Parts: sequence; C-alpha cells; structure tokens
Amino acid sequence: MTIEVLNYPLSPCGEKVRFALAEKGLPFVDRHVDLGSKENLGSDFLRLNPKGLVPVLLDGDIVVSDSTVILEYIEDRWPDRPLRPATPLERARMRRWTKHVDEVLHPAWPGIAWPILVRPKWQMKSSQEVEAMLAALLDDKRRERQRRLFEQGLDSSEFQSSMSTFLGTCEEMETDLSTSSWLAGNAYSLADITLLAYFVAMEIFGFERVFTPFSRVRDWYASACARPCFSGHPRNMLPASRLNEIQMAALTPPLAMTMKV
Ligand SMILES: N[C@@H](CCC(=O)N[C@@H](CS)C(=O)NCC(=O)O)C(=O)O
Repeated sequence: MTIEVLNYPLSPCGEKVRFALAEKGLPFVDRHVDLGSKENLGSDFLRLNPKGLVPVLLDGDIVVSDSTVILEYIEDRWPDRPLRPATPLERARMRRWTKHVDEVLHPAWPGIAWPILVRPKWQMKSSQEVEAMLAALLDDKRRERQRRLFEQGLDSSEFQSSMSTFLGTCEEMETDLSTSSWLAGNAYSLADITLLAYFVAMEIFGFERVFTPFSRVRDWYASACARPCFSGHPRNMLPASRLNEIQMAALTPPLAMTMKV
C-alpha cells in the first residue's frame, strides 16, 4: 500500500507528518502542492480536504487531514517504534504540546513564514493575479492576513507578535526540558516531532539566533536533528533548490528589532 503526503516544503504541519513517517521507517511519496499558486484551492485538492489546507495523508483509499489527527492516525495504524509515550501522565504532556501548537504557535506562524515562503512568489505576479488569489481564499480572516503580509512582509507588526509567541513557546519548552530529556518525558514523542518542524524552519530562515539563548531548547534541537532517520539533519529531506530559494527570501529581515531575547 502506498503512503502519500500532500505537502508544501517547510509547511510545519506537513513536515511533522514526514518526520513521523521517517521515524517509523515507512517509505512514502512526498507530493508537492503549490500553495504559492493556490493549487490547494483547486477542485482536485478540495475533494481531499475541503478546508484547502496541507497536509493530507493518503493511505491507499484512506484520506486523513489535519496534522495532529494525521500523527495520531499514523501511530494507531503503524504502532511499531512508538511515538506516543507509555504513561498517562506523559501522554497528557504530549497532548498539551500538540494542543499548544494547534491553538497558539501555528496560528501565529504565518506572521513569520508567509513573507518568506510565499510572498516572493506573489511579488512576481500582476496585481490582478494577486487579487484573484486573495478572492479565492475560503476564510475572510486568512484573506485579510495574507493581504497584510503581502503588503508589509517582515515589516508587519504581525511578524513581531509571531516572534513573541515563538519566544514564549521556547520559555515553556525550557521549563519542561528541565525535568526530562524530551518534551513529554524521557522518550522522543509526537510532542518533539510537532515542535521540531517549526525549529527546522526557523533555522533554515536564518532565525536560529532567536532560540539558541535557551540552552535546553538548543540541546533538544541538536539531539532531535541528530536522529538517524534524518541522515544528519531534517533539512536533508528538502529539495536543495527550495532551500536556496527560501534562504534568499529570508536575507532581508529586520531582525535587529526581534533579538530582544
Ligand atoms: N490545522 C491544520 C492547519 C494546516 C495549515 O495551516 N496549512 C497551511 C500551510 S502550513 C496551508 O495549507 N495554507 C494554505 C493557504 O493558506 O492557502 C493542520 O494542522 O494540518
């Protein structure tokens, strides 16, 4: 049975799904959905996920969307090499982290990532094309945010408040990592995989200075990246051409303002 992941490179929700499959040694086909041209709003994609969001996991005929749900599905479907901790307390800790990401970190994430991953592509389009892409969005709030981020990029106030949310997350992680080597306990779990995706993106954007002052978080990140399934680093799972493109887009951030760690 073929497993496919419909994803956009460096979309953290999609990356966590790829990280979980890699950790379990499950081969999968990585299918790129071009968010820059709104392929995710085409009828083929909407049939799979009416919310128009990546990632989507295809397990033969079974379609699963929403990354945290996908992670739990993967764990139930392929329980070998478990990524859910053994005790009720550790499972609660794990779910507290996946909930934090779903409710706090991910909603703030576009303020950091959208100007780097998507804006440069939109800047190459005509204003009519940009308006058409905004009009196609299914959600008014998302449309207004993308308009703001398109107009203001990394100078938007949203970038600053998203960075604060990221820093607050680092502080909470530092506390949990003072009691155990991984976020939910002493075993690597879905909590670590979920957070890792954001840290990999931060590093690739050139923003690792934001989290390196947190010593336990820094060590946690190094240990997570060294897991054998990443052959040295999770960035090895990305196409080199995409990495270059992203790093070019992140070259001009007004980072001086964000370094008050
Ligand atoms: N709750 C969803 C969120 C997924 C999500 O926000 N996906 C973003 C990429 S990170 C997306 O598909 N955006 C498409 C768009 O903004 O048009 C999950 O965890 O899978």
